[in-house]
Amino acid sequence: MTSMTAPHQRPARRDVSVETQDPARRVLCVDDDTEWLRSLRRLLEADGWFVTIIDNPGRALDLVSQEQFAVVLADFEMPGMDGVQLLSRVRKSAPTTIRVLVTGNSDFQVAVNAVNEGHVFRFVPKSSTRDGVVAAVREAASLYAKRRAERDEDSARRSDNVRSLEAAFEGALNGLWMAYQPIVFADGNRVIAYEALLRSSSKELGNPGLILDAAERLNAVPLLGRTIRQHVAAQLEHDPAIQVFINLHALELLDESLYDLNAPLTRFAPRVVLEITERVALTQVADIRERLHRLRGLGFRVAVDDLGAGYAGLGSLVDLEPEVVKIDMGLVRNVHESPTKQKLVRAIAALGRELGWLLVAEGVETEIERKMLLDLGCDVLQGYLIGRPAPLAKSA
Ligand code: G
Ligand code: MN
Repeated sequence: MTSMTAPHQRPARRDVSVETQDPARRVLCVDDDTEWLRSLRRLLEADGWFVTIIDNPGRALDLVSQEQFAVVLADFEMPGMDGVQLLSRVRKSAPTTIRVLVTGNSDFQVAVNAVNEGHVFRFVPKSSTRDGVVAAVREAASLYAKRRAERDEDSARRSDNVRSLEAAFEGALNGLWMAYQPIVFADGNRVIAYEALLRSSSKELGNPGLILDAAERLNAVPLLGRTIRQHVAAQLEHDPAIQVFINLHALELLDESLYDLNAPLTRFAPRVVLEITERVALTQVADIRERLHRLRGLGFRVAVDDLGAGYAGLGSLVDLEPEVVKIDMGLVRNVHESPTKQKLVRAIAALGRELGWLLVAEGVETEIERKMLLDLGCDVLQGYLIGRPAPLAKSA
């Protein structure tokens, strides 16, 4: 490993081009005293380092942002910008580069402060022996090599993680199936539609939340969406009488295949309601109105999902002008015990009648919630009380 090679055993040649120099062996020396710089260069080159000297701190900063150095060694006393200022700016623009400050003896306190505040790794008195300077550079460079190795290991580990997440995600797609939960008219429980809900037999990503998280991390939301739509299309083909609500991730609105006349779901569009929630900001979708217009042109209807949950604001009612609105189960839960929830649901139901929504209350779990919702003017219901999500008769 380069980091372990003692550079002083291999004298560097100044004519090696910058591109081929190992950054772990590159040292930048900054001082306005060019005499001293030249002797420093001779000294360090004899020890095997690639040395760049520069007599202007401003230009040194530019260089550090363009090229990589293991070590920057700067004199404290320079006109314009002192060594501590320079090195603290180097720390920001090239955080892995190790910084060494050279000081006159009278600046001892400055040097101590610079080390203590983390601006520099070592300081070297200007009067110190050649060995002292060389030793400081060697220590700094070996710290640089160590940090670089740690960083490389880190990124290798990260890409391993991505690879195993990709494998798990592929497994989830292979084991994907859709559960269908009935949505009913309260009088007589007539089923008007089913909400299609993501499920997978995968062991690693068996929970829909985990599958969605993985899809987001792998930029595979469109792929997941297409797979879901394919499954639902097969079900609609198999059951010509049913209508289906599908949850759409906001990012799927950016996937052209959603608008494709030849996509599997498109020919069933009049039997499909696309549920949109604001878990991902709809502001990420430019020209959303135009996109919804295209979807409606294909025959899809649009629902605002989870109205009343933290993230589903009234703004989405304006942006989406939905045909269907689903009241979040947070408002439904124990609605009979909360006069505030009752007032909200009643007001939403009134608004729904005025704006012509089909209003669905989600997550109804008890008979008492059901009765209360009916009293409040909400008669389309979904929830465990009515039916749990379950597979429909096999579609393929
Ligand atoms: O965000 P969205 O409304 O699409 O979420 C639907 C989720 O709610 C599904 O995961 C479904 O399994 C779950 N769900 C459906 N009915 C009920 C219910 O009555 N109670 C609870 N706690 N969850 C439900
Ligand atoms: Mn939903």
